[in-house]
Amino acid sequence: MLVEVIKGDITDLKVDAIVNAANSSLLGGGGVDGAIHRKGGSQILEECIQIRNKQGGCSIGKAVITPAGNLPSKFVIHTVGPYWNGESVENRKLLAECYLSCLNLAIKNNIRTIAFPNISTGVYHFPKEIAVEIVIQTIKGFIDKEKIDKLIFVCFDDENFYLYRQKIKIINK
Ligand code: AR6
Repeated sequence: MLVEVIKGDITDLKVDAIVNAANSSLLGGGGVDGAIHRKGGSQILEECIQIRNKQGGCSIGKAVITPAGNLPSKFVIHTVGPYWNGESVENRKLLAECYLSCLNLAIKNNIRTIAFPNISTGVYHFPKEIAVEIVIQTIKGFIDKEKIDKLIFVCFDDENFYLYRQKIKIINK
């Protein structure tokens, strides 16, 4: 699995799946969630409502998949990150679980290229430096697997971009 870091808007990416940092309602919100629903159009929300009706939303750390509507990607994988309310083992575990849930769901759906935003580091206030450490440790188990060809970290702000670029240099060495 090739790992890349770019700076930009995840809704512009033409990959098999982009990941959405959603909330448990699956009904949309601000940040990357807002951008995905705005640009992707009503199909994404309709699919999310169907999932809600079936399973009552999405718990923190879990993930669900929908088509990507008008976006250039094929699918959106919606996951719900933990809200940072101070240091806790539970928060760290839940953030790792988000990435694992998304990658496992991607594999199940034959997704070969996937792009992640920096889950929980916006509205949910997860400290960026702690998040990046957790993320890198979590995806390490997938690096040598051949089920996914490419994972792209899409950073929106300079701080995340800088942090990820440092870490990915080490991963791809
Ligand atoms: N492309 C890539 N990254 C983006 C984009 C974009 N278009 N827009 C923002 N980011 P956030 P969270 C970055 O707040 O912290 C929503 O209201 C942003 O700079 O989108 O997990 C949901 O409905 C940050 O680094 O998600 C939930 O209620 C990262 O994406 C809540 O926010 C995540 O920021 C989830 O909060």
